[in-house]
Order: sequence, then C-alpha cells, then structure tokens
Amino acid sequence: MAEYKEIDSVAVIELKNPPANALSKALVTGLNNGVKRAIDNPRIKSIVLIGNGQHFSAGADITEFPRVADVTSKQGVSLLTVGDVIESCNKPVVSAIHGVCFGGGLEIALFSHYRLAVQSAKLGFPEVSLGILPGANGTQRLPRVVGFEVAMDMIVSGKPVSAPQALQYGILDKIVDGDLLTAAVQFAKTLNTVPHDRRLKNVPVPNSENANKHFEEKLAKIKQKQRGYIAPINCLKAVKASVDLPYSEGVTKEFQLFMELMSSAQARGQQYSFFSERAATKWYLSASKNYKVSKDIPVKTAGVIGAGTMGSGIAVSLLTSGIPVILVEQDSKNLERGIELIKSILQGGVKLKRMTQSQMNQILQILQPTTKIEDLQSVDLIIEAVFENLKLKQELFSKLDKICKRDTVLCSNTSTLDIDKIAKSTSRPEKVVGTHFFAPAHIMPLLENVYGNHTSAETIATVMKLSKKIRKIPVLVKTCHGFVANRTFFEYSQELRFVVEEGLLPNEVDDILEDFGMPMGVFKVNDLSGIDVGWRIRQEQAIANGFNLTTNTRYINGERYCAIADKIFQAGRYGRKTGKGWYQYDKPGGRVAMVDPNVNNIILNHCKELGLTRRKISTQEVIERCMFAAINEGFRCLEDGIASKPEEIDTIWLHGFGFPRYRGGPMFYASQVGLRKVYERIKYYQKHFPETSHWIASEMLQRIAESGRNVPISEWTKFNPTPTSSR
Ligand code: 3H9
Repeated sequence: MAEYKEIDSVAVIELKNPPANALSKALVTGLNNGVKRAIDNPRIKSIVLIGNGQHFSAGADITEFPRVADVTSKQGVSLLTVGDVIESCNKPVVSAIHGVCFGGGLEIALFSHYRLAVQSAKLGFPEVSLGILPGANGTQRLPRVVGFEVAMDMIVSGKPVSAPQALQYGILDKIVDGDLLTAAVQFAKTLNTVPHDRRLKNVPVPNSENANKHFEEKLAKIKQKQRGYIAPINCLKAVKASVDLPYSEGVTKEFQLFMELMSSAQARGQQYSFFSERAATKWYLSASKNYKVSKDIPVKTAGVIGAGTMGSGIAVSLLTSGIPVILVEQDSKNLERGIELIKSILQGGVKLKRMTQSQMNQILQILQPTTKIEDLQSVDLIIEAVFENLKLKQELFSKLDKICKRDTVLCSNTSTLDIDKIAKSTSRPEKVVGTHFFAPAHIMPLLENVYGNHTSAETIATVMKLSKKIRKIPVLVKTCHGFVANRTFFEYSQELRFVVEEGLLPNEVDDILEDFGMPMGVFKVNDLSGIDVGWRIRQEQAIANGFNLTTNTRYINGERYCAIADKIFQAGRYGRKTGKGWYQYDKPGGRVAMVDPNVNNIILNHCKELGLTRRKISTQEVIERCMFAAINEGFRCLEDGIASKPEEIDTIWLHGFGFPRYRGGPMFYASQVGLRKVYERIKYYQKHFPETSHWIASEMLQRIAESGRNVPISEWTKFNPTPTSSR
C-alpha cells in the first residue's frame, strides 16, 4: 500500500493504491509506518512522498466515507494523525507531485515541508462537490500559503489549479522537468533542517485585511448561484476561521463544520452522485459485449447534418475536442446561419477566456461547411440533427447508407424516436445508434446514447468513447419511445400541467420546483425549449397513433389529457424566442420571465369551459406528484430493460435536467423518502386520479416496497420481475 525504499540518505515512500491512490485506511497506515521508519533510521536525512501510477493521490477514499468515524478518528491512524507525524518530523519531508493531488492528497502535501511537481500536475480541493470540506486541516493550511481570497475561491469552487498556477500562488516550491523521482531525491538531498515557517501551522494567513468583505461577497454569491447547497457555505466559514482564530482553534472549528456536512443528507446525495456517474458509464449487454471487452472504432473525422441550434452545438462539441467536422445543410442560407451560430458560440468562449482568438481560428479551420451530402462519404461517424420526423430521418439514413463507407457509424440525435425504425431504412442496422444531446448541446454535459436491437457492441463502444472525448457524461439506454430522459420527464411535466389545470398557476409551480432545487421550473424550461416544439411532438405522436389532437381533447384512449399547453401554442406564444410563452419576457429571446395575466386568463377560461373547480394544492402534493410520477416511470424503465440500473436514471436527471446534485437524482431521492412511502402515495394518487395510467404502481417498486425491508439502491434490480437482458 505504501512502499518504502531508500536512495542514499533519502527515504522514498510511494503511495500505492490503484487507480488513483485514494487514501484508504490501509494506505494511510502504510504512509504513517513509512514516515516513522524513516524517522527512526539515523542514516536517513530527508523523506520524499511520491505517488505510484498516474497520480499523486485523489484524496481520501470516498468508499470508506459511510464509516465517518474512520475518516475523522483521532485515535488509530487517520489523515490527521499521519499529517501531524509528517509536519512535526525533524527530517525535511518533500511531496513530489504528478497527475492529480486532490483533497486529502493535497492536505498530505501541505503537511509536508516542501512541494515539487511536474508541469502537468493538477492540485485542488474538490471536497465541496462531495458535499463536504477539506477536513484534514486543508481549510486552515491553504490560506496560510495563498492568502484568504485565493484559498476561499479554490475551496468553495472545488476547481483545481495547474502546476504553473500553483507555483505562482506559492503552493509549489518548484516545477521540475524530467524524471520526478530523480529530481525530488536530488532536491531532498540539499535539505538539512526544517525551518520554522515550513510548518504551516506556525505561519499567519497573509493578505487577510479584506477578509470580511470577501467573505460577505462570496456568501451572497453562493446563496444566489448555489441556492440550497450547504457545503459551499461551510467551506467558506471554515476558511474564514483561519483568519479569525489561532490555528489550534481554527482546526477545531473546521472539524465541527466538517462533521456537520459529513452527517448531512446532502453529502450522501453528492457522494452517491459521484459513484453513480461512474457506474452509468459501465455498460453491459452480455459477457462478450460490454465496456471491458468491446473495442471502439477511432473517430478521426465526423459529419453533422443540420446546422440549427442542436446541430451547431453538436458541431462545436466535436470541433473543440479536435475532431474535424463536415457540416451539412440543405441550402446555403441555412448553412450560413449555422456557421454564424458556431462562430458566435466560439466567440463566447473567447470572451470568457476559455480559448484565445487564435485557438478559435484554428478550430474554424477544421470545420468544412457544405450543402452536398455526398461530401460525407469517407467520415468515420455522422450525427444527424434534423427535424424530429421519422419519415425524414428514415429517408436521410437510407441516403447516408448508400453514400458512406461501410464502417461509418450513423448516429441520430432524435430525442424520442425508435432507433430500430430509423435503422430499418439502412442495410447496416448494426452501425445505427442514438446520440441524444441536450440543449444547448455544447454546454449540457449529458449524452444519452441509445442502442437498438441490432446495434453492435463496437458501435456502442464507439459512441461511449466519443462521448468522453467530447467531455460529455454518457449513459447508455435501450431504444423505446422517449428513451429514459424524455419518458420520465414527460410524466413529471404532464403531472405538473395537471396541477395547473386543477388549481395552481405556472409561476407558483415553478417557484415550488426551484425551492426544491431544480435550476428552473418546468414552465420556464418549456419556454426555453419552445412551446411549438412540444406541440409538434404531441401532434406527431397523435398522428402516428391515429388520433386527432385538438384544444378540446380531454381524454386520449381513456387517458386524461390537459390541453392548456396547446392553447398557449394556439395563442402564438412559442416561448422565449417569441418573447411570450407560459411567461411574458422583456423581449423576444429575453431571459427575464414575468407573470402574464393573459396566460392566467387562458388557464382560467380553460377550466371554466370544462366546468373544473380550482383548488389550493400544497407544496408537498406538487413535489410528490411530479417526482413520484417520474420515479414510477423510472422503475418501469428498469422493468422494460430500457435502463439497467437506477444510477443511469439519476445521472440522466443530474446532467440532462439539472436535478439538484445534493438530492442524488430522482431514484436516490426515492430511496431517501423510503420506497414504502413512495409506493403508498402512488397508490393514493391512483385512487384519486384513476384516469392517469402513470399512477399504476410499477411491479418492481411494489415488490421492493412490500419486501418489508429497507432494500439498498444497489439491490433494487434484483426485484425486477421481468429482467429483459443480462445487463
Ligand atoms: C477528501 O479527500 C476528504 C479529506 O479532505 C478529509 C478527510 C478527513 N476515493 O474518475 P475516474 C475511483 S475527499 C475512492 O473514473 P478519471 C473512481 O471511483 C476526496 N475512489 O477516472 C473510479 O473507480 P471505478 C476528494 C476514487 O481518470 C476510479 O477511481 N477527492 C477516488 O476520469 C477511476 O476514477 C476527490 O473528490 C477517491 N477519492 O479521474 C477526487 N477517486 O474504476 C475524486 C477516484 O471503480 N476523483 N476514485 O469506477 C476524481 O476527481 C477523479 O476520479 C480522478 C480520476 C481525477 C482522480
């Protein structure tokens, strides 16, 4: 776990816990033993700590977090006890850093007396994203090196800094070229004693004159931008303690704030999110088709068809990851508009200093706009982003099948359509796959990849690998109407439209959702995505299923239907782009949503026409109805084999819909409410709303709820009554 060796008068202790040298109890104990061994050996004059493999250390072992006492224990060996041993050691200790040096790893480095790194190393405290704070004195030590303001920014944001930046801040003493171990040993040999100020607890926090002002400003920002999150606030308070209190009291304050977070439901949700994002990328169809054994086709060139908002965003994601793109539009006018859109997105990146003007120019050089679809004949992969219409997509895929080389992967950015129906129009269904991006495609992190009955493992491996390359969080699901994202979101939003039909106004519903932690209420989301888009999807579906949808429709095949959204569409209110939708906006394309009495009149008239008596609806009812409807549909996705584990559904909601990370995702939220209660309430709503089939409880949910025990989320799929594959 920690390997000890001696090079001349230098003891080298290598942190070894692949893949990221997480500081498990065993590794910390090994480190402690190694340092003590070096202290006890009179031949040893100095000590080097270094990481084995790709990183110095990714910090404390998060898998051990459920046992809070282990992480924080002042008895036995913890990060704090080994830190004290390192800091008080009279032989100079040098941390030699490469890869990442995060969290507890950086705390170990800050207990050390000197820090060296290679140019490519990254250093930071990402604890805030796990719902905690750097609890091994990181909040008291970092400010003593970099000052209050920088420490506050690093710890509250959780963002790492590069080695050159760390050198500038004084976190590093030196950046070394060549072999890190050789350089560190050489450096360690030049050291004899540990100067007083090399033990950070002896040093005051520099540049702290304006700490009160910075603290207040940051607190206001957190309350506005990270509404509902408690970890950033405790991080901020802990860093402030480094200025307000002597070291020994500061660490006590840090401990108290750390424990508050560690035992919070938010930390459980955020840590679950960390692991569920990783679990979601591990796809498995069978023993010979899964993420471990299936090989991808390298994507060196790509095509994007459709230069609208989605197509342009997709092209930007590919281009900024270094993949040359051939962008196809049907005519030069639309093509020109797409190029302008791409330029304006890139220009935004330049403005935000995410790239330089010359980097932007280089990116544009690998963009090849064209109106000739034949230009796509030799690309490795194509993403189609045309209108959401099955016939149109089938025609396009049939054409691509004839034009493109045999191993080109054909992807559709459909958000609802069955991939098998699209694949059917080609002679290569094994190469057809869904890549469902979320708007704006260059910003939203989720990529819902969709496999059909004929999609090959190689094609799946290709899009999963590509997703990571273009910095997306991929989730693989099976084809069906709406896949997981839109299937579950549909029930959520439909239930909220019913709530409006029964008594609340759109802004009242949105306020409740935003208080729950959603970044935007559902009606604001509708306005952003376009009321006309939703209307068109509903019309398409109605036509496909052979019925006529009008503003008088109340039931579809006996199912309750709410036509208010269609009435909003009929009133010419298409959302933000027209300056009015569920809300009134300051201007077309504007962002400031205001309540519009005209919308309220449409709703009230709708109810009057139908003879509906409006009523007061509680916050609890709103949350239960939208969340439990989505959760029940989530269980059905598991039953149908559309999703293979709850973590996939949660990752989709976290990164596709901005579900609050501290709640983990809807399925995790259900586990926190308790599945027994969720099930009981679903049965209650079914009794009250028998004409809505999404209240028929999923059999899987029922089985778990009636099992009489608190089944952990990792075991839910064992209760699936209809496991459809071996995934
Ligand atoms: C902390 O330090 C608290 C202290 O301040 C105070 C305590 C008192 N623990 O992401 P990847 C696993 S809190 C356990 O797929 P990449 C990860 O689950 C800690 N496991 O690869 C995955 O496992 P699997 C603060 C960890 O190359 C595998 O490593 N630190 C840990 O894209 C590969 O990970 C953080 O928050 C861990 N700390 O990225 C850092 N870290 O293969 C969190 C990773 O079974 N980690 N694993 O799915 C990261 O940011 C990224 O994982 C890292 C590698 C950049 C390291």
